[in-house]
Amino acid sequence: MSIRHITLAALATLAAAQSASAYELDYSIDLLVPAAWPTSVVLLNVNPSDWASSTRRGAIEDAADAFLLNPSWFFIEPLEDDDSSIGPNNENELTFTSNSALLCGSSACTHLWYSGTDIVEADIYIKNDTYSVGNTKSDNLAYAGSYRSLQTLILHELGHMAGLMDEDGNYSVMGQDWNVLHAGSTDVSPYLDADSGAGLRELYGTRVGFADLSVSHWGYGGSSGGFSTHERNIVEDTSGVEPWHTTIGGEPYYVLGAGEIYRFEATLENKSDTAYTVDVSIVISPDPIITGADTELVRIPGIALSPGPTEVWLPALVPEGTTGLYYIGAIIDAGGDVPEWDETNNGQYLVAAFSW
Ligand SMILES: [Ca+2]
Ligand SMILES: [Ca+2]
Ligand SMILES: [Ca+2]
Ligand SMILES: [Ca+2]
Repeated sequence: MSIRHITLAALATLAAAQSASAYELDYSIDLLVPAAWPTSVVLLNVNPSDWASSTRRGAIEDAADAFLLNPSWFFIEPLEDDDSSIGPNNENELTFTSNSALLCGSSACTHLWYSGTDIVEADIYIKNDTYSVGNTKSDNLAYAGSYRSLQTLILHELGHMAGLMDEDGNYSVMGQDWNVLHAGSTDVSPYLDADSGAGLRELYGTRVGFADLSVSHWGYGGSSGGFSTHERNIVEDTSGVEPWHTTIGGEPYYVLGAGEIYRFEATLENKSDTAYTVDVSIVISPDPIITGADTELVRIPGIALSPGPTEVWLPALVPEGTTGLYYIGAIIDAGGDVPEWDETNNGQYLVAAFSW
């Protein structure tokens, strides 16, 4: 078993999908100095009628909470506005609207004002639309549903508010935001990705002691209209051929052979300011919830993770005698070597699979 263990570990490779380019900053004022806020906490006044909507307020607060888990000293605090006037008024504001000009012809638009290279005011307009504010897989268009997550949309706009620009070369919520997610059995969790976090560190400095690693089953797909597109990570056999699979509920289900070795694509993220070398476990689970209690198929040591996203191929043997439906998942920092601010996002199912 130990020989196979080493052989499998040696087969782990970087996927080639990632572009070398990283986050984009705002050089619209000065070609050499990116625009940023001069303070580390900014308030965001939410229009009272939007604050009164529990779904809208909930999505705004969820997005701000997700934004809080960033490796810099920059935070955005939403609160109820004390009036309903919005515009260039020395107050940062957020409201929903159907006004296409305010929306810049898009589904949302963030307007910024500057003093030199300081950002001094930001107003966020979000289109009145139908969104999956509850983030269930049955609602979400990245899975079985047809609605975009309001939380990921707001996260993208909070990124603009902070001084991040649209991204097209990396897995990033500053690209197409709606499928930058962690997923459980019935729900999805929007989050601020590692590439965006690295951009915030450049603008606002590193929050000392902050570390977070996570796994996603979404990865970089390509560039479209200035935005990164994202696609589900896949499975290949040892010849590089994707096994037969079908789509159920918006998710891939693979037919894998028991006793066969496959390689599983995974997006590993390091939101910290330093590189870590960690163990990653591949596990088999009867359900989509991946924890250390699941059966480990292989533990791959020594995976080096620079700050940002890294897409890898992780080999594992589907055990002889495996039958029925199961999930293959990955656990980052399986050895528990890195103390993290969030240890709940380290396990992620990669694919559902079936063997007989
Ligand atoms: Ca106001
Ligand atoms: Ca304003
Ligand atoms: Ca983590
Ligand atoms: Ca850890």
